[in-house]
Amino acid sequence: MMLKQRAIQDYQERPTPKVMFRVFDEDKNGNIDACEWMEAGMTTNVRDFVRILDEVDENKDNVISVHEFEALHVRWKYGEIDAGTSSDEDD
Ligand SMILES: [Ca+2]
Ligand SMILES: [Ca+2]
Repeated sequence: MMLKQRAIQDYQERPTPKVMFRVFDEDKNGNIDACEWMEAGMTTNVRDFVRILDEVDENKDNVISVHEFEALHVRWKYGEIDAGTSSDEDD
């Protein structure tokens, strides 16, 4: 019981890239686009998404695939790039 609760808690605290990707990819087309990125609350600003694309969009199709998202996740983990939230949230 304790172990199971612990596992669930771990999962909630540290969702895997694949789980996160499914949450982001609202229309389930296998890519995260700018709209989905912003709807997930990652940024309010398309430029921030473009900045992330600069870092991870290997095939230059302007969306983030599972593979690219996993690479992004690793970078977050090591603090190489921030999550894309900018300070200018007022409109
Ligand atoms: Ca999508
Ligand atoms: Ca891509």
